Amino acid sequence: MCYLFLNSNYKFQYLCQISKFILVQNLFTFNKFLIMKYKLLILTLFTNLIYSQTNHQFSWNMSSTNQQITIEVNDTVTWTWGSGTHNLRSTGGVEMFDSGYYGQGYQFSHTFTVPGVTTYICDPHPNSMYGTVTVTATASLGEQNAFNFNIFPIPSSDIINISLENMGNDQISIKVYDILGRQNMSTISNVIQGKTSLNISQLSRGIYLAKVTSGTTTSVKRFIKE
Ligand SMILES: [Cu+2]
Repeated sequence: MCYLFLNSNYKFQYLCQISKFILVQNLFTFNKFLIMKYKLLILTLFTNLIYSQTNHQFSWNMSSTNQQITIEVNDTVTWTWGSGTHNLRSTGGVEMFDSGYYGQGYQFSHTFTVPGVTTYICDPHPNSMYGTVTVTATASLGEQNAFNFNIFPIPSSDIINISLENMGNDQISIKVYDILGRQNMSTISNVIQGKTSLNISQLSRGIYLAKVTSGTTTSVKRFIKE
């Protein structure tokens, strides 16, 4: 296992497990602030990894047979035309697009805003140029955020604590979805003085969404099972 750090010359550096402890210890006695800087950097990289809206680049030519593209909601896919004249048209699923016909070097982009699967083809070459875009849900699961709540710690391996602002004692429903939008858990939980918890030890490692419903209002937050 390797870690990404900034070295003392402010250059990125990969450190592997063997040298990690020696180096971290040296740095700690050397400069505590530097350690904090590294932690912040790692946290930033990790956060960007999870929350960023990504542009995915693919080629679109006679070898683009059965392209399988998996992205998150609000990600953009850009296809770049190879030689020949092609179009790129959705044929089914949740989103619709049609690039029109273009030659080599043309770029077509589409931003996917709906979770689900969309199929597409090139009309003149339907047997060699076709594919599927699978769009996974993120915290936008319905974009419902009627009230604020927090999950901690993130990541967690067994218990997550849920604190709900402006809620005393109440009963809430908690549903847990994976990033493909599949429901993994469903439970009713008693909130006492704005706090409750959930055992997530049965989940496999990954990114999940917790959908909390109180009465008729719902909010969604992301967490990571370690
Ligand atoms: Cu084509």
